[in-house]
Amino acid sequence: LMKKTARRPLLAALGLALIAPLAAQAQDIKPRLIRFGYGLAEASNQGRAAKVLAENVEKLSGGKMKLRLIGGAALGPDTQMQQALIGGAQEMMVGSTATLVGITKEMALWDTPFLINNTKEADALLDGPVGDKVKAKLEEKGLVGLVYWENGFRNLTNSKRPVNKLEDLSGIKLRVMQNNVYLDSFKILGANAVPLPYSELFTAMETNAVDGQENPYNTILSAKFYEVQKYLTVTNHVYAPWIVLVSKKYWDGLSKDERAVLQKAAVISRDFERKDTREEAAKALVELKSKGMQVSELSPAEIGRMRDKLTKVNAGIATNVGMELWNETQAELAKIRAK
Ligand code: TK8
Repeated sequence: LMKKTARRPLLAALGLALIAPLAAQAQDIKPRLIRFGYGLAEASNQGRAAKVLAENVEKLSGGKMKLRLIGGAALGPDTQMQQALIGGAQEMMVGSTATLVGITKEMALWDTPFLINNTKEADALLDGPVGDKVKAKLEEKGLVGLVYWENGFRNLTNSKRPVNKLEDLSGIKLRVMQNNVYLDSFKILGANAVPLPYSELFTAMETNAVDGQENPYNTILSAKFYEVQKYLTVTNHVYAPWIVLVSKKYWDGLSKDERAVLQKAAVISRDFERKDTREEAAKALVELKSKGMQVSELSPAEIGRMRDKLTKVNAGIATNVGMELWNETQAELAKIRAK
């Protein structure tokens, strides 16, 4: 009897060692090479999370499925990659939901200024029924949305002058994403808004083709915008998500097990990415100041004025995404806030 008990840990260890590879073999997984494109640099929150995604796809597939990471918009800006996914010429990508609005109008929900107040609300809304519903809308357009990553709260930078009040924005040539809500919002605020793909942004600022832009602290730091932008204004005017996408054409050819690998790895990458992004964002402002940026914190009264002006775009967003989804979002947010 004693002998038997003593043998148990050994058997258990042997069992694990034998069963794990067997289980991977029993799965319906073929060798797969997946091109995964993204816009930011390798040394960015986006690049780091892409690496975590790749590691986990490889691990969960027993080394059979591999991601080839292609960053720095080498496969083109977000909109070009989206089309490549739809056509089946590229397998995966991560990019801004804001650039997807031309394909799936419901994505405009995430462009709503001041919709989300903090990361707790962001996670609950994006990972909840509303986030799922918007994500599911992609399928009829040839895309599969796996998870939302955090791009983050966007802040304003420019090379012209400190922006301490709304009027200071007047006439500033401001690059916005290729998205009508952003375009309208910054026009309403008095800026001369111009849509440009992210891949052209740094050069546009460097050559003074534009004076300014808006992005989360993380990107202002990792993309070295501080080299060409002197002034930063803390506006937090919108919480912007990224979304991890798979070509539906490609997805339809995958087995159930292969899909499960991608889905599981995506969730792991999401959790890593949000934590990493938040840690970096928390330290970034100090770092940006040390790089020479002059930071303006808007007074609550000025933020209030900005909010008031921007509520003008809400009616348009509600019409575009549909009143039902808009109302469901407001109800969901109320629920989240009451918790
Ligand atoms: C990266 C972009 C970027 C976005 C932008 O491809 O365009 O300003 O914030 O993150 O999607």
